[in-house]
Amino acid sequence: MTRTRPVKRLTTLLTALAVSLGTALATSTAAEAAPCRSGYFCVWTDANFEGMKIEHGGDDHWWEGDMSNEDSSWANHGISGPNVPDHVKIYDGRELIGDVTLCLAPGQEVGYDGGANDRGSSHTWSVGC
Ligand SMILES: [Ca+2]
Repeated sequence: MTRTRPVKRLTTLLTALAVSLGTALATSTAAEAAPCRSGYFCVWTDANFEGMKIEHGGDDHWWEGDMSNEDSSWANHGISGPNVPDHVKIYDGRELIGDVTLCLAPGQEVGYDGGANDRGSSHTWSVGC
């Protein structure tokens, strides 16, 4: 009888630990994940990943009128790797002209940025910012 007690306590402790770890992981995943496919750069017309969304697998040097100067939130879900262009640079003008309004590292999500809001008109994947 006395031998089984410590084992049962350990099992209970491990179960509690596993449950709390699982909760922590689920919470952090939900907080970070904007709705954007893996490998893509996504841009929305409204803040907090709402409004119209466009998903880009590659460069777009000429954002169409419904997104040009309408961008308000951004997510870089690009795949990272050595010498892989996994950053995204967003430019004020079409054809990558003018200021870089925002540069996103891989995995970075920006729900709003006052300096970049409604300014972007083209973007390119890059190895860095
Ligand atoms: Ca907007």
